[in-house]
Amino acid sequence: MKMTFRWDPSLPDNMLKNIAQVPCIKGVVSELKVPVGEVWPLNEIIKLKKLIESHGLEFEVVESVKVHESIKLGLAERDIYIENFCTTLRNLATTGIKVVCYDFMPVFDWLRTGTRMLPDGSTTMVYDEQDLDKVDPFRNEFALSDWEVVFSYEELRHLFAIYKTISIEDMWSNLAYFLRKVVAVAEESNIKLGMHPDDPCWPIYGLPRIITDETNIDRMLAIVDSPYNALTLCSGSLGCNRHNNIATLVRKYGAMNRIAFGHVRNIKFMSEGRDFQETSHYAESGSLDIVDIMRAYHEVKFDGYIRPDHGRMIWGEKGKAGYGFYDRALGAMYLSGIWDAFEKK
Ligand code: DNO
Repeated sequence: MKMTFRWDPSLPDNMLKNIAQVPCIKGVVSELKVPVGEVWPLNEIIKLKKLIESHGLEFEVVESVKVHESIKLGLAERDIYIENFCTTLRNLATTGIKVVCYDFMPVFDWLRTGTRMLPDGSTTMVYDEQDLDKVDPFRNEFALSDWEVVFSYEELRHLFAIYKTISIEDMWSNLAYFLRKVVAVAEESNIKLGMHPDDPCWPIYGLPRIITDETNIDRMLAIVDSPYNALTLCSGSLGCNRHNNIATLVRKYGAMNRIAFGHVRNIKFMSEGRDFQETSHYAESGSLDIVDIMRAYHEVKFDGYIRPDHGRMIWGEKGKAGYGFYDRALGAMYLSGIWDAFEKK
């Protein structure tokens, strides 16, 4: 297992120095901010790699190579964007990238409805179904916490209208079309594609979300049976559905050699329904058995990459919700500590 830490170039540069001071972290997971669907330019990737490596950190994993909506929708122009995706893979391979984390969520990436201050004074992100129902995505008061604003309201309206005509089965066949083209390039490039599950793992505003549970993950992996068609197994995204047992999934897909990247974080259910809040990584803080999840990774002799996922904002830190330095650094050390306890037993 190699412990990594996400730093995206919109986060302060000095965070790289802080990351390098956390002894268990070997590498940084990063990304380029290019318009969705465009090729990641080779010179920009090289620049990013040099910056990360100048801090003594490895750069072998990238996150959020965005899949253009035309691919998910199966529109005529999808071939252009699939070709761009493949060119990005080749550029990444040239610079030594080994894993690409991507997702197939329609319109929105991960989604929370707000932030909340906890009794200890830290703040965290929450998903509250009632709050979600109150938000009309097409009105100006629309402001969901940390929604990555990629589309204008006009574009959103347009996209929602096309998605209305797309069934779950259409999404599956569009995914299959995409994977059959890109996995071949991933194989040639020696880059593992790590599909990130939908977060949360159910449809939002009626948009079809398909990477949600074991049955669907089996289906996705079977489309192209290759170790390069793999997963970013995110404990928080899948874990907010109580029927998904994360340690069981790690054991199953780890044994099949289909986990390229593990995102580990904890969440706490706040009702009998779907409401949850994010917590520290510490097992006692939340509803997921983080120790058993790490035990599962250890049992399958996982030799891929892991990173602590979202943390709270603690010690007065300000910044992008979920992506403060302090709580994630504590998470990295905690996860590595658990691993070491199994390793050295
Ligand atoms: C959340 C992350 C996601 C993930 C993308 C993959 O914090 O896990 O942003 O990187 O969904 O495309």
